[in-house]
Amino acid sequence: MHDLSKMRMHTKVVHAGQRPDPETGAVSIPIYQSSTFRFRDADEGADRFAGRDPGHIYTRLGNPTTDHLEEAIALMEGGCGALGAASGMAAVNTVYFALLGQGSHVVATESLYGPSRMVLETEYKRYGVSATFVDSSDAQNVARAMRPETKLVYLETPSNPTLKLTDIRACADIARAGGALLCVDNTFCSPLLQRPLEMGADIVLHSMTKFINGHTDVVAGIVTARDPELFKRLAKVHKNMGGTMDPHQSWLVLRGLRTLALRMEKAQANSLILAPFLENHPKVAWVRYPGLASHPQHALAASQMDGPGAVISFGVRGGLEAGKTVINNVRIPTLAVSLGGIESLIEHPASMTHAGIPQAERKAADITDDLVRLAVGCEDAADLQADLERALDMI
Ligand code: LCS
Repeated sequence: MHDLSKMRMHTKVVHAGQRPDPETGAVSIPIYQSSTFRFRDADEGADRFAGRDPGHIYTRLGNPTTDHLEEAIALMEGGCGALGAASGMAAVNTVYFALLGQGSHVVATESLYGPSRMVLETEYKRYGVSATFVDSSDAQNVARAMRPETKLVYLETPSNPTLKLTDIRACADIARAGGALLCVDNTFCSPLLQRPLEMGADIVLHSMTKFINGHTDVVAGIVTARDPELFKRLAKVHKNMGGTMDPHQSWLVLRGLRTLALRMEKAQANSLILAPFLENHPKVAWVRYPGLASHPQHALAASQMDGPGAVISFGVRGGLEAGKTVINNVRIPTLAVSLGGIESLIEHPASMTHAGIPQAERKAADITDDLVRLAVGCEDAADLQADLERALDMI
């Protein structure tokens, strides 16, 4: 394949990291299920440890199957390399742990995936790290929260579960001016819909559990960065902390990745039908989806995303109790946390994914008690719509 980096995203999704196995020519990358790799002689072992020979040493430090996945994501995001992680949270913690220390400060989106926020507020706090959580949908709030000791600006856009957007370009300028690095959690978009490194971010991470794997059967994460020195720092911490990927896990994610474009297109097309349907339904109080003209940042969505994605948040008239009626009575979306799979999932963030955030902080972050999160899958849109209609009629 000639210079894949110049090809369009759908070609990259299918071919990135796809080098036939050098030993056998196998087109599907083999699962190198080995914890360690033999050295031909003592000098080769020494050369590998010294970095003079790029061959493999030990799977925590690198594995041929995982290499292909890392190469694929780095290519799609425009990073200089990528680090496969045991989970999205392992990826998040690699970034936090590599960049934060005693006395350092983080400015972060207030509505982050619950544990991404909670670890800062609890665990990192124990090591003298402080964090300010702001409504980053107004970049001025990020600028105002910066301090001399701010080392990291950490964004989720769209945010989980409020689907607010943050202006990545504006925050890249703010972080740079303040001497901090910008990390974007790109889970809700996948590299197909948004590439923060191209907009000035320094680090991008994903929970690959979601759209990238897409089949609700693997938990995994990944970190990528633009600058080789920064990448080296992240890699060192990641490998020593140990939250790396298993080769079988990598193989499954690689298999899922190949259909990312097809799945995202279908789930997004379904969302573009369901979001207006919900918005026009008399029992629905509000809907937030970047593809709706009513989304407060619809224009920003068009300028930094290649599509509005496949997660919809909404509230029904009658609040939480009425929302529970919908959640308990839909037949196609499964009542389960997570998102980005081929099947639709529905959940209640205030009592589930974001329950660990104290109620007052949840409220301040607009994670209201009536918020229902619908992760739209690849079923038939008419079936999904009829199912939602039937559940709403039961209120
Ligand atoms: N970042 C975002 C934006 C997420 O949504 C999640 C998980 C993570 C990081 C952590 O990834 P994990 O370790 O689970 O692979 N979000 C979930 C959610 O919304 N429901 O269940 C998990």
